[in-house]
Formats: sequence, C-alpha cells, structure tokens
Amino acid sequence: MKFNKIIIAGLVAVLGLTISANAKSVKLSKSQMKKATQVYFDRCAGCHGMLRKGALGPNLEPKKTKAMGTATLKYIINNGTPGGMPGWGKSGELTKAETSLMAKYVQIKAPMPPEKSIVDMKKSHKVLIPVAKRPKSPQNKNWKDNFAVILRDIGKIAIVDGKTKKVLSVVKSGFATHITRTSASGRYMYVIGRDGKASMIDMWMKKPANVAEIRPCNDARAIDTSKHKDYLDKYAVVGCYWPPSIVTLDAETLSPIKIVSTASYTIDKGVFTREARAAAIIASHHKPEWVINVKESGQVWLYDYSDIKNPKITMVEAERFLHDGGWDLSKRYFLTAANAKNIISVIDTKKGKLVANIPSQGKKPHPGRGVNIDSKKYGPIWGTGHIGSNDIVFIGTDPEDHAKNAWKVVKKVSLPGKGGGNLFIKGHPNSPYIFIDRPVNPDRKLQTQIYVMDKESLEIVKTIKIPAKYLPVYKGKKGKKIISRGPVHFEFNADGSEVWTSIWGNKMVNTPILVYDSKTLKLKHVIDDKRLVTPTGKFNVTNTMTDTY
Ligand code: DHE
Repeated sequence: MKFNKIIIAGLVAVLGLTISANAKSVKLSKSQMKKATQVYFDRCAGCHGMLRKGALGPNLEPKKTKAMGTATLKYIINNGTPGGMPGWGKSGELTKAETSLMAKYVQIKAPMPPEKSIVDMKKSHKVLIPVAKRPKSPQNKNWKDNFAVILRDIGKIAIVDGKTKKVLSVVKSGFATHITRTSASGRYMYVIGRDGKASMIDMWMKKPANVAEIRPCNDARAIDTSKHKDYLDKYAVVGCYWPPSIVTLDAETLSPIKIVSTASYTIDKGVFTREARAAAIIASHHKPEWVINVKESGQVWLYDYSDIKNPKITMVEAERFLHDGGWDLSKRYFLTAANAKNIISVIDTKKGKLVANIPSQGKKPHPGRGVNIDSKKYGPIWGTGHIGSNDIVFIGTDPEDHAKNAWKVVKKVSLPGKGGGNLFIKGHPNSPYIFIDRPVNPDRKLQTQIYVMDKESLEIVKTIKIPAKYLPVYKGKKGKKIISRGPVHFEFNADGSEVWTSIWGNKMVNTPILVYDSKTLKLKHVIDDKRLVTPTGKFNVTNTMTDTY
C-alpha cells in the first residue's frame, strides 16, 4: 500500500533500519508459534486476514515482511501507524516480548487455520433454557428501551435498563465480543464474539440471560436475523471470517441449518483468495433476504432465505474489501464501505443491482451503520466518517425526488486538528444533532472529545471534552502509565432524547458509559458500574430492531 512504503522509507531514514532483501530466515519454537498464532488471531487477523493477504490493513505475507526486517516490524507493532493501526506496544496491550515475538512471527508463512463442518459446530451447540421454559410475556417493563453493552476484553455483555440506567445482568459471550443485533420482534439479542461464538439473550427475562449458544466458525464479526414479515424471529445468520462462510441457524435454539462457503470468488483479475470473509450483514425489512458483504471478493451477496435449505444467492459485484455499512432512510439502498479503496458502494436491494461505487473523498471510510438525515437542503442523505482522514461526508440517497444529489457526495466536513481516527457516527430522527467519535486519533486531546454536528447546517457546532475524571489512568506492568482511550460508538435510547457513549478503557479497570441529553448536550448520567470493563458497542432494542440511525 502506497503510504506503507512511505512509512517504511521513513523508518529506514529515521532509525537507520536496513531493509534486507534476503533477511535470514526467522525460526520460532513450537510454544512460541502457538502463542504468536493466538496473539495474531486476537489482535491482527481482523485487519490483515488469517492468511495475511491484507484488507483493512496491508498484506503481511513473508515475501513482504522479510524485506522489512524484524527491527522495522517491531517499531510498527509497538507504535502503530497514521493509517489507523493501533500502537499495540505503546498502549500496553502487547508486552515488549510479545511485540518482538510478533515481529518475527509475521515473517513466517501463516499456518492454515482449521476448517469447521456442521458436525463440528454441533458439538458446541447448547440450548441453555428450552423454549418451553422461557417467559410467556416480558418480565421487565422497560425491555424495549434496554441496551446490550459489549464488554469487549472480558467477553461479556451487560444488559442495562434504558430508563433506570441499572445494570440488569452481565452475561458471558464469545472472546473479544464484537456486536449484537436483535430479532425482528426485539425479544432476543444475538451476540457474536471474534472467536465465532454466537449466543442469544432473552430480553423478556427479569434478569436477561443466555438461552442458547453455538460456535459456527472460528472467527466472525457479524450476526443478524430474519426481519421479513413472513419469517419474523425464524432464522439467524452468522457471517464468518474463518472458515470464510455464511451459517444459518434456527432463531429460537441456534441449531445450525446450512453452511455456504464464501471462499475464492473475487473480482480482481487473477486474484484468487481462499480467504473471502463474510463481513457486514443487514436484514431486509421488505424481502426475505440478507445483504451480506464478502470482503475480499468485493461482492455483496443478496441471500434469499425463503427456502432456507436451498437459498437463492445473487452475487453483486461492488468493490473490494467491503467492510461495514447500513440502510438509507428508505431501507431500500445499502451503502457500504470498501474501506481499503476509499469507496462507498451502493446496492439497490429492490432491483438486486449495484447503483454506484462512489469515491468517499477521504481515507478509509468506516461508517458502522452510518447516519441518515432527511435534510431540508439536500433531501435524504447518508453519512460516514473515516479512520485515515478527518473527513465526514454525506451522500444523496433519493434518486426520485432529489435526483441531482443522488449517489454523490453533497457535503464534506473536516473535523478539527489532524490525524483522522473516527470510527463511528450516529444520529436519531428525534435528535437535532449527530455525534462523532475519534478513538484512534493519535492526539490524546482530539481522542477524548465528542464532535457534535448540527443536522441542518452539517457543521460541527460543539466539541464535548470528556472530563478527566471519566478517563482513568492506570499503572501497567512495570508501572507504565496507561490511559483509557476516549469515547467510542454512540447509541440513542428509543425516543432519541439521550445519546450514550462508552469510554474505551482496557481491562485493568472499569470505565463508564456517559449519557448526554441529545438536545441540550448536557451530561445527564454516568453509568459507572464496576462490572463495565472495556465497554465498546451499545445496542438499544428498539433502534436495533428498526434499524434507526
Ligand atoms: Fe468492528 C461493526 C469488523 C475492529 C467495534 N466491525 C463491524 C462490522 C464488521 C467489523 C465487518 C459490521 C458488522 C455488521 O454490521 O454486520 N471490526 C471489524 C474488523 O475486522 C476490525 C477492523 C478488526 C478486528 O479484528 O475485529 C474491527 N470493531 C473493531 C474494533 O476495534 C472496535 C472499535 C471495538 C471492538 O469491539 O473490537 C469495533 N465494529 C464495532 C462495532 C460495530 C462494528 C461497535 C457495530 C457498529 C454499529 O453501530 O452497528
């Protein structure tokens, strides 16, 4: 990747590192290989791929890493890069020994990860509370305004009452839990861990608890359910990174139904990759269909689940390294980031076709689900931020009544300061503002602020500084001072009057969730429960089941 060459050249100049074309071969013991394979899976595979072919992060195959050499690799792993790679050593997430181990490991050919059959996955399947024994009606009155909060590094989910702000329960989930999605009725919260473990929480219970679990793959980031009116609460679907596949499950028990491999399709000439990972999934509200990004292939699959054993799949060629994305206001168009190519692909799910590949006018667009605004000036627009630049851009999404704005960037706004670092942006129809984070900006000051944008002017009207008392500093190993990153990811309550954000710490101490009034922008609540360790994503039952953002 171009900017990588600049970095490496810079490192050579600054550190006098030598780029050796024939680096002597690196050897690791069996136990070192085992440890390094786990660290790579936990921290690196998501961005660089299990087989190291690259995606959000660059290719790390030995032909490239050997030329870079151990010293350069160690420096990058320790300090991170301006393109958005965290400094794993500097942040204390990797020790010095782990940093040097990884600098060697990535110079060795990636071991082929294990496959998984339906028989294998059935061994991990458990129905923890049979359907017949689950409540027949909601046992907690605010359940439709409750939140599922990811407790990332401890692999758990906190269920927080949206009204009382009390933590109702903390339930175990997969390793480095990633996201949750609801059933169409909102009753169940489906959870996916990075280790591919899927679990489901019954939100009707007084103390919401897991009712079923299964591990349909070894590495995953996405899960969703059937939202078409004839299939409500019928099926769940997991998008797997490894083995690259889509696995459908019964939505009440999580028993596996079908695996469809996503491996090897690709749109670049002559590029063959076994590793074509299932990334974002979104469920159509209009058709019995899931829209599924197949990252490395550059294809968006329209997966018709009406005949679940014999799915019809339309493969729409879009652009490579598809990542996250969301619906436009009409829930007909899916806008998704091909973030390594700085493109937003637009899929018309009514016609089953690509509408456009739009340059996002920034570096590494990363929308989450993105944000929708029915703007007086531009009509319906959808917005995203970027990891690698300061740009917040809005794209027109109404080809009927606002044709001149459709499928082009109508507004681009720069966040103050340098260094990008935005991960999520979010809004709600009842809030006059949208909220923007910057947790991977290298500048501590910029990282610890919330950027508030007015929905009509589309200008930043306020930056909310997080009070230092909510940003714990803690002593790492050998007394190293480690600080929590700032606010990450936003979620509104059901009526949009509040916006919640997590302070992204690490697992040494708990960090709070801050609740702001979405109109006055005043800090209304601090949810500071000892059990909230490394809170990241938060998902309100009503907004998640209705795809409101
Ligand atoms: Fe995510 C969404 C993949 C790192 C928090 N993340 C997604 C989606 C994908 C994805 C494919 C879209 C799911 C969907 O909509 O169905 N994420 C990846 C990665 O591959 C990556 C870059 C590296 C990795 O190894 O996982 C990665 N993600 C992160 C984080 O470091 C974050 C910030 C903290 C964490 O929990 O690990 C993070 N990702 C999230 C969140 C969402 C998400 C909160 C859902 C956003 C939403 O509002 O829907």
